[in-house]
Amino acid sequence: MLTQKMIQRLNEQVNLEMYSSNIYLAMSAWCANKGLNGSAAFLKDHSKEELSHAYKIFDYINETGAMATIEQINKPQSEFTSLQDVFEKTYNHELVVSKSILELVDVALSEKDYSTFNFLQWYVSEQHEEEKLFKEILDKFEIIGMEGRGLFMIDREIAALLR
Ligand code: OFO
Repeated sequence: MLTQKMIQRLNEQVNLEMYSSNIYLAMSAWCANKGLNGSAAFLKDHSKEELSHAYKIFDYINETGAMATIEQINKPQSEFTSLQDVFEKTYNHELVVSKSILELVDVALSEKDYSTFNFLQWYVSEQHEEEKLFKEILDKFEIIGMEGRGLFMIDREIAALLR
């Protein structure tokens, strides 16, 4: 059985994952509008992945006999200065999510909730993967550069990362 504090923090994480989904969907729209179709497809796919992260916690809360609550989701940013700006923001956002997951782990430990602690391990590994993925994309901007056909090549490389 989950404590009230644990339920509240898990619900906040559901909201954050849904917000992440909307952030990436808004970025996908911006990319599609600029003809960056590889990045648009990648970000739309990632938006779906974030929703699956939200649903996983939603199901976990409900399975324990508690009730997930859906709150208002903040409006995501929809204008960006460049594709590099988009991916710098994805990386920074993932750092925020990682911090939130680690805080959740701390709460689980302090509440002696070992079941939730165990459940959260999947998110700890997933955040490692997400940070790695977005860092890898940022590195492409450094390696390829955006001069000439650079932007086209980066967009193609990002499309190839679709999981
Ligand atoms: Fe849910 O992993 Fe990204 O944010």
